[in-house]
Amino acid sequence: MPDRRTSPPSAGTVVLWDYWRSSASYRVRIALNLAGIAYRTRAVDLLAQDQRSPEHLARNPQGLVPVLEIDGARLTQSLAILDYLEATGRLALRPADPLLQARIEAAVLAIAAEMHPVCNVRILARIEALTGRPEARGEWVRAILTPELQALETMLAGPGPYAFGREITRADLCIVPQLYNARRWEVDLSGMPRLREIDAACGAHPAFIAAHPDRARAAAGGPA
Ligand SMILES: N[C@@H](CCC(=O)N[C@@H](CS)C(=O)NCC(=O)O)C(=O)O
Repeated sequence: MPDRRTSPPSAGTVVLWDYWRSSASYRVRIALNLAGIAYRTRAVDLLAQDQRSPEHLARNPQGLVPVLEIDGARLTQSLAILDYLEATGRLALRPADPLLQARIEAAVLAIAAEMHPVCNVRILARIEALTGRPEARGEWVRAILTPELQALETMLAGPGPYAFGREITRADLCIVPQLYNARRWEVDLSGMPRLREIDAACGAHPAFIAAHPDRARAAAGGPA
């Protein structure tokens, strides 16, 4: 008999393994909402190290969330999941213009390749262990994110309300979770009006509202 915790679901059931505060999971929740895909969430408690459990490593050998179970398959890496949803015609987050596509991807990578990986749970735990100072985690995040977000602010100088104009793109799905994370660590966003404009525009959209970490925390059963 298959192990329900480790075997992929039947086609038709969409399950997102996530953590309410995970910004990579937040990207996927927004995407699923935008695509109008009904899904169930299963919480992986990152503070309890559930991501390192044998059950979760069987889902994702990298020991990370999100993991999306869809079409009878199990997908990891939030951007690869967005690619899959686009390739299967469920979502359109890239305009046809190649130049605009390249600019959008540059903004996406500024977050997903430069900012997010070095502020991850495991990195911050290591920084605290190396310094013996819990407050070093916030100092690290602010030192990384402040100049990186300032650069992103300059990259997004074009007209809004969204990151690249009047249509939501992949960039918005990365920006909103990253700003949530930045606020959590008390990064000063006062000199970044364009990023705050994007955040406010997206924050009024039902797909973003339904994906918010507060909702995900409530769905997972309260504070953690
Ligand atoms: N590049 C991956 C990053 C995934 C990732 O780093 N997830 C974080 C939460 S946002 C995580 O699971 N961290 C657990 C850990 O660091 O132990 C993606 O986009 O899916």
